[in-house]
Amino acid sequence: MKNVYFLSDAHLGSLALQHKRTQERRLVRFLDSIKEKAAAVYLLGDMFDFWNEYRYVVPKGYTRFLGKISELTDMGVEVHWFVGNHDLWTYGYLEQECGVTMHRKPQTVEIFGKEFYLAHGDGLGDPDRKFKLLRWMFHNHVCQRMLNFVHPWWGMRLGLEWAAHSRRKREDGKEPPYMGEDREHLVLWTKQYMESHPNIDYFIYGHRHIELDLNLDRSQRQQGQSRRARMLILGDWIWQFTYAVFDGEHLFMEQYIEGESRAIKGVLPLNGQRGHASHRLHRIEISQILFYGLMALPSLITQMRR
Ligand SMILES: [Mn+2]
Repeated sequence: MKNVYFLSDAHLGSLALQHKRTQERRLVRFLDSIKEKAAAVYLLGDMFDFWNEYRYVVPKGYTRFLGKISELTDMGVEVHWFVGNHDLWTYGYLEQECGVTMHRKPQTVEIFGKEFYLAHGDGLGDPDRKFKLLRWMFHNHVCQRMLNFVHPWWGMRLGLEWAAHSRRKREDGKEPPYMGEDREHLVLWTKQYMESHPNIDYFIYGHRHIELDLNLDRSQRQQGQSRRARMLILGDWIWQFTYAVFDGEHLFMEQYIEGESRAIKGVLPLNGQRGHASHRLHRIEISQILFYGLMALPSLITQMRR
């Protein structure tokens, strides 16, 4: 029997990362190493730090990665691509050119007789209002259309800068650590969801960039016996190079380590001095607000007219 693999959050092309080419090569070598034993690969979101495709044009870069994905699908390996919150502006290129199956929403799928709930994980249980509003705008079709009317010189640059900025403003460019079972939004959300969906065996998410493997008990008892579910968060492919494998019987997390790979360097600082940097961050944030404010206007108007 073949394996099914799950990984997420490579954030390829991030302007904040010094080791982006090393990182892409490592991901490609990993995919190459599993291609013979994989029945399917699930990419659970944010594979690119920013991707926006236009009708006749796609972003520069990622050739090794896209080539390897295409090789896998040509061989008959299913590649399931979940959009994250950094790369959801894709409109058919990855399906047509690379043969992936695109998923824009969380999916419940049966794999080797087990029920899996799969999602990138953004927007599930996160109470942050600013993030919710942005998420709504990102997924709004009118906003998406408008983004494609903006020349890439501006649209792509803003997206890449914005994504890099959100990484740089965190300490070491890394995500905050696990907040614990009773505070981590995704865990709380999952506990609630499993009450109404007791058939799910495994929940797998990306987005948080932490490695988590948690057994969850159901408060309800099912036909006299309590059932358990397991929840995994996949880490990332920036620093951790972690993935999950399901072999039909066991689900486990692994880390892809290569002997010859160099130590991973940190986050690139902004150009110029510190004083300069904060100025620039400010400018980026203002332009984000203006940009998305303008883009949201027409959709707000059409919503109001209904
Ligand atoms: Mn994400």
